[in-house]
Amino acid sequence: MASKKAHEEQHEEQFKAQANNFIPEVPGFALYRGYLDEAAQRQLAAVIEQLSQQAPFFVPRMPRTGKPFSVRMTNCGVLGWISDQAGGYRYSATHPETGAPWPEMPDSLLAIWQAVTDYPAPPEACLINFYSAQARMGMHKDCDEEALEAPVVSISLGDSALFRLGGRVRKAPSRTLKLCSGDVIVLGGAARLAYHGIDRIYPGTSTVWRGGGRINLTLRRVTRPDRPE
Ligand SMILES: O=C(O)CCC(=O)C(=O)O
Repeated sequence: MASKKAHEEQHEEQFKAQANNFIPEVPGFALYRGYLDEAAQRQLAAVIEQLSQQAPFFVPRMPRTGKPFSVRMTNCGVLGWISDQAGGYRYSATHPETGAPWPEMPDSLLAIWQAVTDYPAPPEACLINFYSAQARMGMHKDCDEEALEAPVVSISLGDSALFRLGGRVRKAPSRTLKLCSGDVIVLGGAARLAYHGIDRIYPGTSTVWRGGGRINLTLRRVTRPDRPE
């Protein structure tokens, strides 16, 4: 019988092969459909619920206008992404309302990063977005990180969503794909700075997040790891 490690490696290779066949014209973009099975989704949802008691969801605001985002956010890891009227988009080591450090990044998230990226250092931030039925996220690119050579790994839990992926300039053509609970995507290589957003949520499509709605987790490396000696 194959060892657990061999089985896991085969599982990973299979997912990588599937992912590499997806949207080949967008190099660096990978979709791992159903990466987490239902038990793993529920386990992760329970971990996120617990984290959100330590670091409550807050309402981020647009720089300058102070307009509230429709998503609510929290983070785990040594850094967290925040936005407010006065300070704009940035990473912070502490929660903007409680002033406390973010909770530690759970091992289950570090394991996903290791499985789907070849990046030689762990993620430092996990932004946790909560989408209620009406929430959406406009097209944007993730560019507040110094380590732009590191991919962004995005995990979906709960209600399905319509994800929009564009190009590196705002005017480039875009396409949509539905993301379901348990799907993982990677924005790396040329896709790292691709515009992307969430057009809509499909309410009532999952029971994984208690009370309904969608959770999205994005794992980011913010600072450049030290060069090896
Ligand atoms: O919710 C998603 O799938 C995308 C989230 C996102 O684009 C972000 O947090 O920057």
